[in-house]
Amino acid sequence: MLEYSLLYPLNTETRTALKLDGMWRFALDWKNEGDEKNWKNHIPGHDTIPVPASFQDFYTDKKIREFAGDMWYETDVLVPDYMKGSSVYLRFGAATHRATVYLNGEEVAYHEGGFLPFLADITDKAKFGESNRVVVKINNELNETNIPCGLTVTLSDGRKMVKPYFDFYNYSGLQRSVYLLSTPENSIEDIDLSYSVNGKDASIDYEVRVKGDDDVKLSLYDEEGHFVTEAKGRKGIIIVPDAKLWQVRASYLYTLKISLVRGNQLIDSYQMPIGIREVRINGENILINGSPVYMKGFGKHEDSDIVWRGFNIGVMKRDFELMKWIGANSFRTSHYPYDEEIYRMADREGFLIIDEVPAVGLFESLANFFDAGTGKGAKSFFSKPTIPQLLKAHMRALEEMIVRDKNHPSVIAWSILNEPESTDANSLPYFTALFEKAHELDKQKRPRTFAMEVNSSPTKCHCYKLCDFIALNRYYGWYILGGNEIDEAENKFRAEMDEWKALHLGKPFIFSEYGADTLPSEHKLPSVMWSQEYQVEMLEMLHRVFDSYDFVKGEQVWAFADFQTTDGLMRVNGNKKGIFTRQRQPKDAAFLLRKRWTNLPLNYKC
Ligand code: GCB
Repeated sequence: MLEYSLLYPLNTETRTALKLDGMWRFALDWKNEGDEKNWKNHIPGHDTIPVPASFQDFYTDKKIREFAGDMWYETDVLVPDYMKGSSVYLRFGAATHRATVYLNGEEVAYHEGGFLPFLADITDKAKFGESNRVVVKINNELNETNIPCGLTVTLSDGRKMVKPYFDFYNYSGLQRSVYLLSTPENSIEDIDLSYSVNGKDASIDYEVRVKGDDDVKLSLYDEEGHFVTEAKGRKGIIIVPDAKLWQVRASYLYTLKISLVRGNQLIDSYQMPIGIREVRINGENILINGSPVYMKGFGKHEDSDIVWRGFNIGVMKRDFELMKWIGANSFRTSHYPYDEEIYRMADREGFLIIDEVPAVGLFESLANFFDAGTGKGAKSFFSKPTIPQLLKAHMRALEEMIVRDKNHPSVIAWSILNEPESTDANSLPYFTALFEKAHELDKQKRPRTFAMEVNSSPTKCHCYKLCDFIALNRYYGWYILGGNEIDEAENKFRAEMDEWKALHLGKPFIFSEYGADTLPSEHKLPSVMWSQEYQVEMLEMLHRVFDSYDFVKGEQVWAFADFQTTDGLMRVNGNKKGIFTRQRQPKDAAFLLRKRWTNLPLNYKC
């Protein structure tokens, strides 16, 4: 069980959540001297930087952009007097990849893992009614004992450089909001919900975790704010008469209000939007509220101009508008859990999310996107001595993700890894531990999967049987037999699909990635690779193959928008497989997808 509550920060009758976003002081620790020189008390220099944002691309100096090591953030926070007597925390939405937090020079938290929230308990250390100095040391190095995996090397001039085993830029820093939180000492810590629909009614099976021994009361309100029903006790069942279900692209959100009471006294109060819906896999179908669903959508990144991987509320809005325009109904949070606001928006807009833990790069290659795509790969990643430590970090991230995201109706599945080396026989115990943990942590027992690269074929993959549905990343027509060999690519793709078909797995398949790099500037008739015409042709070929197999129940094209990667011969200032440009304008392929997806019925092939 996590040592703190990951409930989304809210202001209620009993709680305060103050955002600390803005310009923070900032220093890069070039000489690795910050610890020795006590930067925890005050950092040197006059530089300031926005929070939330990635630090890298603001600067015009390449050495700064490519900095690997410790970076220090600092701000001064007035902890209001009225918080005295409450539990007080600093809450970081994410600090990439590891952070040590100091309050007035004293360490109050250490957290590893760059894409999930953590809390620093400052109840006994804060000076109330006064200014408190918050300093955060963040380290952005990559290694094989934490996810995502990669290497950090030292260059001849002594500078460190990261070498990711993954295909996105190693953006880092305080990329999500920071809050000063206060909650009552006795408080609501967590809630688990699961749903079943019985005719017109629904029942909500709930369990509330509480600090202290006060009584729990729950009240349910409809979308108009009218009272529906209530319940008492830490555990129980709420019957919702005439329930309005949360449906794909037609959401309905109730508000669940949870109170902690002592007689007539309100001790703590928390509320959350909830959507009543069931998720089940039945044979080759993915069922939402008992009805089969065909998933249409994207693999995405948190990536945009100016704040990079930092959360940007405007970019979020634009992305949802584009996804609605194109007829999508789902996305995967490749390759890490996204900012909490994105899940709240998906709940509201009725999108389905495959929530992915940051387990990417569990495949030793500096060009995994290429090696994996072509079927080249080593076979020993899961035999490395670092594996026990990596598994511990992976388990922790999985737990944080599930605890954070389990109550979003939009989250319908967990993706436990992206393109791991599942051809190594030692991968099986590693995967099994994680798949079991996901079920243990999730009261709703959502389906689990991992995104498989082309080596993970029926004959070579040791782990696909663990998946409740199969998620394939396939690049036929791009890394495999592109350009003039596109017909060969189609044949080869069909041959692989026939192999899967022959296994009669009786499970749904989705394509969690497929796509072609495309420069918005390039047009060519007849097409060549990298032209807009080729992206369209290749998608048409792949869709033809998807349409020939009834067990294919979803397609999430790679990628939603162009995004930044590390420098390399295979990348033109980033990955250009976007259906939209990085500035969120459509390439030609967007119109092809819009035509297809707005015409495919939700229960396509069922
Ligand atoms: C993949 C990876 C993704 C890459 C993509 C590509 O298989 O999962 O991170 O960006 O291929 O474009 O090569």
